[in-house]
Amino acid sequence: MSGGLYSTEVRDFDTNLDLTKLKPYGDTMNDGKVQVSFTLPVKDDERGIEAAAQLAKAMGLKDPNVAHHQALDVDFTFYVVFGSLQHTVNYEEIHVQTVEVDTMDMAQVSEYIKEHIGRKVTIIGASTGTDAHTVGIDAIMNMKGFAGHYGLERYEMIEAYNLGSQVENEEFIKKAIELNADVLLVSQTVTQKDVHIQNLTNLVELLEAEGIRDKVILICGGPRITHELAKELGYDAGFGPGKYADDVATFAATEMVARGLNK
Ligand code: B12
Repeated sequence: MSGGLYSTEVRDFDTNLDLTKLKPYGDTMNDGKVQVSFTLPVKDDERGIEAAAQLAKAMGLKDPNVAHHQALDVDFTFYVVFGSLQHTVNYEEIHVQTVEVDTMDMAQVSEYIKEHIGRKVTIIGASTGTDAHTVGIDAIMNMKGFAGHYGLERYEMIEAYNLGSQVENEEFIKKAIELNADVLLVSQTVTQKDVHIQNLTNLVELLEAEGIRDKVILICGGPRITHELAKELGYDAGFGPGKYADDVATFAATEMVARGLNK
């Protein structure tokens, strides 16, 4: 790191930092300060506050302070608790599987497709199964895009079909075959009782049964989807929050070329 006041301060400040015993930072190194919030199915009184504090202790928070409690209904109360986390993790030993491709912008993706694929790429997407959440898949596909990133419908060299939500896997595959899709995008938001795992796994099985799994780029996404989970479930990639159309388009186009699907 180069000199300067700021960097010197950072070095002095960091002398107590041990990345093998990483803890949350509040206002001093290793103070472990965190804030948690949750709802308990009890009425809003002193007993409920004590229950919230005891639960925070059970989570590993030292000196919990129930900073806020509010009745949501007669028998439900919302709590905000501060405390010092006692647990640590070894940051040095953490390795995460990520999509390893440098994201191109919309114009670069179009150029890449023109040069390496030489035709429009067909992409279909949907929120599948019983999942009614459309905002995630719309963020990736809709013309106007999301957070300053235009969606796939705006890409010159991409033919994008957004089928919406609650699309059955069978219906999704039927449409993919009908459109001769190159890339399939699946959005899953609800994870209660691991419904996303069952649904995502079922789609892979159906694609394999149809004999088309290897002929398409299969990508899933959603708030609780990681690349690692996606790979485990038989997908080519997984994208979560903070990922946009350009990340997906880059991966899809480069993966098509890498797998020889650019014919
Ligand atoms: C809006 C919303 C709804 C709306 C949805 C409207 C609509 N048209 O989409 C309505 C009211 C219908 C709804 C219903 C339900 N909801 Co809801 N909902 C939400 C809420 C508030 C926001 C979700 C959202 O729009 N996020 C914004 C988008 C942009 O973010 P995103 O999805 O993460 O997308 C980004 C990435 O993940 C990624 N991505 C997403 N999909 C894909 C796909 C691909 C291919 C790729 C590459 C990337 C990608 O890219 C996006 C941009 O970066 C969340 C809470 C929250 N604040 O997150 C709850 C939430 C998701 N809902 C929840 C629940 C439980 C439900 C219901 C079951 C409630 C009920 N008991 O009825 C129902 C389910 C209905 C159903 N059958 O699916 C829970 C899910 C809990 C869980 N872990 O399962 C949440 C987290 C609320 C909570 N805290 O309990 N919901």
